[in-house]
Amino acid sequence: MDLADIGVTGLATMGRNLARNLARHGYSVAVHNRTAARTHQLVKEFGGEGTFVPSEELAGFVASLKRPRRAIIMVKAGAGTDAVIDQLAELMEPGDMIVDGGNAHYQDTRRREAALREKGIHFVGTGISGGEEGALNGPSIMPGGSRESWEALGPILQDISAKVDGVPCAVHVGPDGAGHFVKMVHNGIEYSDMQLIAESYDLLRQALGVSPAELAGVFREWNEGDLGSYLIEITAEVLDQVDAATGKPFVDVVVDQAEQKGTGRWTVQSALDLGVPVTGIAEAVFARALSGHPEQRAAAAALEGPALSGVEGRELVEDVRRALYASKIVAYAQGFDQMAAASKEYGWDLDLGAMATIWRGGCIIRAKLLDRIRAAYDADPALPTLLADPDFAAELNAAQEAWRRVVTTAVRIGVPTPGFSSALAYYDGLRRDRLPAALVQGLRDFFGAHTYRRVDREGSFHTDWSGDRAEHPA
Ligand code: NBP
Repeated sequence: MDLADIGVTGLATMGRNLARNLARHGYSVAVHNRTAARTHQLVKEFGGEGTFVPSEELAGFVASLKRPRRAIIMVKAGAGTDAVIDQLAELMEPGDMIVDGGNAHYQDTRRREAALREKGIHFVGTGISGGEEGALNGPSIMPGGSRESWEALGPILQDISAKVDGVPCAVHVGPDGAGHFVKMVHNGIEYSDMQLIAESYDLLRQALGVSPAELAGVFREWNEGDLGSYLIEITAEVLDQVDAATGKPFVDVVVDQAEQKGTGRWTVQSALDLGVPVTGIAEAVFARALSGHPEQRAAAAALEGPALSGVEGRELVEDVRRALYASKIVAYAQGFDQMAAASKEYGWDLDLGAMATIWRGGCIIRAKLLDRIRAAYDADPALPTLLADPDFAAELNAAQEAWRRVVTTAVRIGVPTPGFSSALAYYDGLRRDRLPAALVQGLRDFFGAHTYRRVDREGSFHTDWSGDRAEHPA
């Protein structure tokens, strides 16, 4: 029997499309699914697209792979992944590779990698973004794991990934959980992108009284400029959609409670542990949570808003465009800070510019802005914050007055814009010469003797607040 180059186990939407993508690129692909019907269905429907080697049992699947074996798991993240890994590990040999392409938590990936390393098996936690379309036609691929495994897998993954200007959207991200971490932050940024887009739509619609269809035109125009991105492009599509049953705009017949699968929440949880303020992502997660409490929203209906409900003039459209772009820069800067912090914490040595490169195609946040981020890290790999890059700083400086007008207008007419507002607060916080954190330190010292540092001397100090209020070195 001819052995397969690579295998995929878990043939639901993602796994099936990834297997087809591999086959279409000329690789022979071993395929397996817990429920064999999916395996047979794949071969029946798409067998003509390339060489598939189907197996009903996992043992047969492993036996059908060339050595060292390369097996991709595409099953529902969680207990299922552990179950499949355990079964595969029993059947595999040192030097073989298990790739988890599911949306695993990076700490699970670190745990799994360490356990399999003991057995000499390479575990490659791999973020894959782009949904079912991306899996089939070219996703953005973020593999973690050993350098050795990248040498065996990299060419294949780059082959099937999206390409932008001929550059594959797949690089070796770093060891153990690095790939899944970067995918998690990608998803977190995706949350904030969507929140900012939603706020732009909401504010313009409420303030100017324009229709979703008119706003579709605005987003279409924006997509031609600096904001150009997949999410802006599909916003125009969704806003243009008319509900066939009622003739109403599609957005007006959808229940306004945003759901989440959890990667945004993971991003914020990790950011809290790392001490990185990812306010853009956090506000997006919380805005979804607020939307999902209809009972509280109904109970709050008695709360009053301002008398003013709209504004005159179309200047707001350009202001919102600028505020959206500025807030987006902040959200991306925060996400990149989080990756930098994790890189330091876990010794991953992440190349931040490369992360911007692999997000340019295949994935959901693909945006023109990423080219600019790449350029900023090329110019200064040790950039303390993207906001300090001279080009971004110039753009933020040019946008900040419009940004303030947008937030002010939103407050005046009572439209919530947590994304815009918190991004602006972050911007103002970073650029401040002195922050009120000094007072916070004073309070901490007062009630808890937590000590403080002085601006004019080295060392830590404590003031005897309950006694003579004299200062002593701590
Ligand atoms: P699902 O997440 O819906 O998972 C279904 C697959 O998992 C089926 O093949 C199922 O087998 C298998 N499975 C389960 Br459930 N429990 C199992 C177990 N204990 N042992 C073996 N197999 C088990 O599939 P998907 O939407 O294709 O996503 C696959 C992975 O890719 C997930 O981790 C997902 O988070 C990730 N991902 C999805 C997207 C997306 O856009 N959908 C994007 C990026 C990443 P069965 O057929 O026998 O039930």
